[in-house]
Amino acid sequence: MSLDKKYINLFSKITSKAAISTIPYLGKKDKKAADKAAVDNMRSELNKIDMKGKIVIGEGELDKAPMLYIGEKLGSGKGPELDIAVDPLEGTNFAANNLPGALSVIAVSKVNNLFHAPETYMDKIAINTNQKGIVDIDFDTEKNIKNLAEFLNKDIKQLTACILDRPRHKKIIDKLKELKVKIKLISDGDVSGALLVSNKKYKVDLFLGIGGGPEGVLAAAALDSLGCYFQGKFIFDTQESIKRAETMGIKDINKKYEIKDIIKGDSIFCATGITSGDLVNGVKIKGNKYITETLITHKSSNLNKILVQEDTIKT
Ligand code: VTB
Repeated sequence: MSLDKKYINLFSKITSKAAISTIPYLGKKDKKAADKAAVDNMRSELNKIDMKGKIVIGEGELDKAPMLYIGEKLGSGKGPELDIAVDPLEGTNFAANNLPGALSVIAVSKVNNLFHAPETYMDKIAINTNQKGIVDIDFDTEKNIKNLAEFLNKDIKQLTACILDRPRHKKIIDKLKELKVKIKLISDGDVSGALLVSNKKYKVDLFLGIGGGPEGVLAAAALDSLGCYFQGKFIFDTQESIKRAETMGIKDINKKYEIKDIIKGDSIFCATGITSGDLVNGVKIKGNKYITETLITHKSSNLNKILVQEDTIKT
């Protein structure tokens, strides 16, 4: 069963409005305030939609997040049952420092079709094919690079790998350097980082490394529609996180999740630019209007486009 196309319009308006709500906080060095603006706005706008929506990825557990907590029911209560994953402000540092790459993101599926991800780190890998076995989290970096170069019929030196700039990635980064792979080192924003494999225009062949689990699920939702390969493995390295996994019903804490384990059936993904980045431009002001750009995918209609929206500035 597919998601009605009207939801593309509705959810792209949600991320667009959330993006606009952060504008007063850009460059104000207060990432919490910027995040709160996006969260509050997104929650109140989601509540206006005719749906029985449930947050499966949000701001955290009920005890930690009063808004958009995992399990929160949203919408008018009329209409289809939907699973909703949100990252109202992905790249809070980017917004606080007015740097490129801040996004407002949503992924939606029919009920029980989106993975309810724990708030832990995830080891991730993504490439632009839906073929399994070329890259794998369990392969070492050299094997992944060699396999990918062979698959793409490219010289290793022509490959570009995107990875978060973190001390935990030193070994991988050193190996990429040794292999003379071009590195696109990102400081934050690994939803966008993963999506850079989805189109040749971004000039990224491989995304890898450890980032947020929820961000991994959001990226996988888009990569599913974009025909890409994604694999993720949650990192349960503390007693607390192992316990959380148990309470969430995760039996095998070493499981490698393929896209089909993360998202099933139809989906809609929307990412609106807050500040301009690789994927989309940020919010612009033209006269009395905000202009936003949203990357949208809708699996069942094979939609993959950038939608430009206008919203009147209220004075
Ligand atoms: C990433 C990135 C986020 O967190 O998931 C990263 O996408 C992972 O956490 O934008 P650490 O910063 O602890 O490495 C963010 O950078 C911030 O949520």
